[in-house]
Amino acid sequence: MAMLEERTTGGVSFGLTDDQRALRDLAHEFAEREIRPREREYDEHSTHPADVLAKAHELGLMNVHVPQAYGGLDLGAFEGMLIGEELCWGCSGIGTAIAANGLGHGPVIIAGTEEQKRTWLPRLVEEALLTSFALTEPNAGSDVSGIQTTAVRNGNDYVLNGSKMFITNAGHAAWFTVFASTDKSKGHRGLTAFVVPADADGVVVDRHLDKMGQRSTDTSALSFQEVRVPMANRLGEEGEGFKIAMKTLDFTRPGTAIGAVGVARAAFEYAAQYSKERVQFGTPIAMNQGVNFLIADMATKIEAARLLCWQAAWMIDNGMRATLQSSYAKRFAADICMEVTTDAVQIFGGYGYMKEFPVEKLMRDAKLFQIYEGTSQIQRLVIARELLMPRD
Ligand code: COS
Repeated sequence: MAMLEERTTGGVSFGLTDDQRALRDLAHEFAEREIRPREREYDEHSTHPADVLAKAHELGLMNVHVPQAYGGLDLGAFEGMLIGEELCWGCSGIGTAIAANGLGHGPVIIAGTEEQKRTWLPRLVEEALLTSFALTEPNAGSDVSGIQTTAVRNGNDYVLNGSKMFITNAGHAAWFTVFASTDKSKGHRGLTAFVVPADADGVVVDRHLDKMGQRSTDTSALSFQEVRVPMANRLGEEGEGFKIAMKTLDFTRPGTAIGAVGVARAAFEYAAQYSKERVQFGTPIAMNQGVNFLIADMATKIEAARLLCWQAAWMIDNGMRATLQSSYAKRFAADICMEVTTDAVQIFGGYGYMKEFPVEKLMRDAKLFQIYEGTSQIQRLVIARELLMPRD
């Protein structure tokens, strides 16, 4: 599919620098060589892609936003987009296993002290360590302020108790950023963030969850039973956890959205190719206007979604608050990904519904983009609030 960068319009340039183009090509070649050959087997068995993650880390495609001061590449949100689209074009299960790591350690970059950053970030550059963002609970999904996990101060420690649900990479993470209530009477203003090592006494990975799509990303349930966490592991002040979580999501949502663009692009490419090869009534189905229009709409949606992602990334990289634009990108890219993959299955007809053809998996994978990191409905809620009742 033609890439946006091949065209420029008056005043706005969509050109990539040589470095950016090289980065995108590196990620694309990696997806083609290391991800695509494994995606079906890993999907079938819900395999954690440890070998692929190790190779991605070695090539510098993982934990790319860690600042230089802690040994990282310090890539911007935009560069993250170039990598994320290609990895998810390869397989969004594997791409999400890589990208979700940014969500896990994002709060340390955003809210950590100098000492906390020096403690937690360099190892992510040295090894392919995973981290998880432990926010969601069995009874607190969209409603973050409803978190029930508690953190009670005891001497120089906090003692954590509670359960977390749908935690990406939890079964393989070295540490978690955990959001817990230090004062239930204060609702969202009583939430506090902590770094909790996975090997701390009382941390239990309860079970690996069996998902519909993106099956090669581990999603697990987690619990904390009298887990002692030193005060030094608290991120920010007591009560700042909710805002730390929201700021992290403002940064990561466009990065997730571009993954949806990658999946939609893969589905489009398969469907466009198939429509030229599949002959019915004596002519390739691509010649039928009904299919033709589907192809045109799929391509238009993908281009528009990519633009929204790039806009959000540009704002973040230029130090602007991008809550609205992040939600525009996440909501639109997730929804068009579902539409495009569904249309791709339609173009393949009966074959599209079969597991031996690639679009069936893409349609299953697409659904999760409308759910995780804030459902499409939550994104609409954020958009409406930002437009109607903007915060400073
Ligand atoms: N950045 C900084 N601060 C923010 C913020 C943001 N993006 N969004 C909200 N806040 C602040 C508000 O300004 C408000 O501050 P005060 O306490 O000073 O008044 C506070 O946070 C509470 O905000 P709000 O009233 O909007 O909170 P709600 O409980 O209504 O919830 C939503 C807001 C629904 C947007 C939030 O809970 C959410 O994003 N839910 C989805 C969670 C999610 O994505 N889960 C997936 C987990 S990761 S896979």
